[in-house]
Amino acid sequence: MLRRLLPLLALLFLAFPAAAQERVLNVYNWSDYIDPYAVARFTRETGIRVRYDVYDSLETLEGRLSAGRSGYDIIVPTSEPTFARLVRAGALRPIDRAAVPNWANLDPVLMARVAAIDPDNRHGAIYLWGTVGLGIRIDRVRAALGEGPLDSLDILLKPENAAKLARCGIMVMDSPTDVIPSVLRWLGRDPNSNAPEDLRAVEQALMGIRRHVRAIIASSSILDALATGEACVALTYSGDVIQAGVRAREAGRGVEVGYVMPREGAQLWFDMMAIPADAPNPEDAQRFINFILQPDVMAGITNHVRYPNAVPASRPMVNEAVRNDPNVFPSAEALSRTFVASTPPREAERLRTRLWSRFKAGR
Ligand code: N2P
Repeated sequence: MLRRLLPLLALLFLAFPAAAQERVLNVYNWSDYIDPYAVARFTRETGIRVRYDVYDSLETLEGRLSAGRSGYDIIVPTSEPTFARLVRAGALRPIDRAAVPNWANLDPVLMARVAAIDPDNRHGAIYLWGTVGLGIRIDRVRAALGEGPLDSLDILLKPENAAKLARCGIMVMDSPTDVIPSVLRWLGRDPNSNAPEDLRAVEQALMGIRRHVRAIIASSSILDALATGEACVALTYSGDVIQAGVRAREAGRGVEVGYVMPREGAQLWFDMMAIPADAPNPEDAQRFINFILQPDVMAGITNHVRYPNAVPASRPMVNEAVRNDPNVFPSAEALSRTFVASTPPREAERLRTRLWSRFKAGR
């Protein structure tokens, strides 16, 4: 049977070389940010293989895109600053809504928030969102700081606290873009300030705790360090902390990780699914976006990575424990105290990078 079929197949491939070619979609997303089952299902349903690369900071993503011709079909930049810059530079391809019927599943209120930087939401759909805060080993921090609420960046940024916590492991994610706004806010200054004196105050605050900080490392490494218990206070992304807590519990070695959403006001961010203007497979990229925006797929992703999505119809399919976790889905009151970062102009970006190098070097 097979013998007889083979020549026929060979003939088919010769006649239709495209049919013989494997379809590939090139996705560049944050690390620990998808349900692997969703990717497998996309391939099963469409026959499109996914080449999946990851980054763990906006600086890495911007570096990779700045040269152009990244070869990616899907990227997931944060609305501000990265997505806003790409929109402005004309580096993204407008999405054809007719090819993405599940666009209708997106929450119009959340989408309106990002329309300020992307008029009519032409270039991106919200994938997931979250906040910036602290992952802490609750028992260690209590033991070091005593009773009292653990709800502020005071835990990290007050030098007397950092001194007491230094031995159990303080870490900060290596991203000036996603750290500086929270420090400005903690200082009681405009989190989007680009004034040199405000950035100097940030530098002073960070330098004031520098010798107590064990590591300034990629957010993906922070997730690992929180899960193993190597870090007892770490400034990073909300869902990463919650994922670390899940892993720590599974490991069963008595590490208990909690998330602190700073009461003085946490940075709120939205990550956008977008298609680079020079994407090799834009039609398949739209197929991917449409696939992801299905309520059951989105629910699976939120269940897996502990970040909320922007598809309200997914809610009933989100596990109860995740749905009721106020660190995943903050209350309206908590949300009212958050702020969204804006996009610093180039000169301010230089000041920020310089202060960050000094913080990392410790001098
Ligand atoms: C995922 C980190 C997520 C996002 N590991 C920050 N925008």
